Amino acid sequence: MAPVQPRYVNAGSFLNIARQVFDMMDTDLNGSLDRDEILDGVKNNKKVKHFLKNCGHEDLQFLMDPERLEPALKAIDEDGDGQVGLMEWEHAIRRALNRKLRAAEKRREELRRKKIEKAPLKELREFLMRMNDRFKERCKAEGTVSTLRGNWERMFNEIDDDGSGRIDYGEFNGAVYAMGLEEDPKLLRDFWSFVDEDDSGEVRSRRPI
Ligand SMILES: [Ca+2]
Ligand SMILES: [Ca+2]
Ligand SMILES: [Ca+2]
Repeated sequence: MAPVQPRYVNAGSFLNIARQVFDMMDTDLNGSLDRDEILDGVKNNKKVKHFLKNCGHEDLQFLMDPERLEPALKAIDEDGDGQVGLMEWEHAIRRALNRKLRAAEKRREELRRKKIEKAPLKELREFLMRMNDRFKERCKAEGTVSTLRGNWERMFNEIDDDGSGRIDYGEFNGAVYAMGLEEDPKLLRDFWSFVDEDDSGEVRSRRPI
């Protein structure tokens, strides 16, 4: 079974590890990797192997395959001196990172598309309107009037109980009950699943659906 690919890539940590891997392979500390250092790292260093395997780019992955090492090296070795300098390494890492980011973006889009396809949009909108109506009643009592968008913004801040800038399911659920709405738990789960676009467990968007 193929491993589950993440929908987020931590670019900072990817670049950090890439740099560590370079340093680990550069055993003579001269700032570039020669063929022997690469071969040795790939063969004997688990972290190097793990990184290359999962880095998401063939130019780097093929360094692990003796039969593909030559062309892979050629692709990375921009100045053709037979070594991978730090700049050359970082260029290759950039390409790998960009590819990873694009792939993650694509996975998020795909998930979003599937969610839109199966969401009971009509029910979700009706629920949103019920929330909005409740909120409007309160605004009216407080003497403030607002648009749907403005209400959602204010509602967001209120629902975000711990002020984290993100709403989690607990906060959402609590807010619905605090509003005095009696909703079908399944509808709440459907709504949550829809607004939590990437299944991260939290919602940041301040826009209504
Ligand atoms: Ca070296
Ligand atoms: Ca070079
Ligand atoms: Ca929160």
